[in-house]
Amino acid sequence: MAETQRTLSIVKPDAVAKAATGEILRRFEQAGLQVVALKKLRLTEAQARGFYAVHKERPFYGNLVKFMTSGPVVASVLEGPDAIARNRELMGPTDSTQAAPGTIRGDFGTDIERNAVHGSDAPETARLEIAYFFNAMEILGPVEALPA
Ligand code: 3AN
Repeated sequence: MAETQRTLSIVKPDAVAKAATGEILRRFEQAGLQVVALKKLRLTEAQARGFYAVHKERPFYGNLVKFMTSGPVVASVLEGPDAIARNRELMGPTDSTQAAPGTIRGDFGTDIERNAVHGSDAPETARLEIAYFFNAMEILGPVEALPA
């Protein structure tokens, strides 16, 4: 039995600029991943630096921060069976030039940096990344928790 999980998705500035947000969210929904939180925002430099802090020593960090702050992004929390792995399958590999047609990066990404989407890679990073973008009141709770 697949475990129900939540994962953080970000439609990056390149895909938002290509007007691909709707198609990307449609693919998540068609794959059985429910959108339980959603917002469009433009990251500040400090917010992008914080989000990618694990990469701060890497040579591409500066450019990554510049790219991620270059325009609005659409962040969502996806919920469903094996949501973390399922989302990564839908995205395709990090390097868009290696991503097959039919994957999100294959269809909307350009290269390893301009790769259309982000998705959490493990349960602990999903938890941290979701909390970085959304507070508890912005995420749909279980149906039984809704007011009568
Ligand atoms: P993923 O997003 O597939 O989990 P990570 O976590 O290894 O990939 O990398 C985070 C982001 O950093 C990638 N989405 C990509 O935009 C960027 N990145 C990773 N490696 C490189 C690289 N060698 N050159 C430029 N950007 C990179």
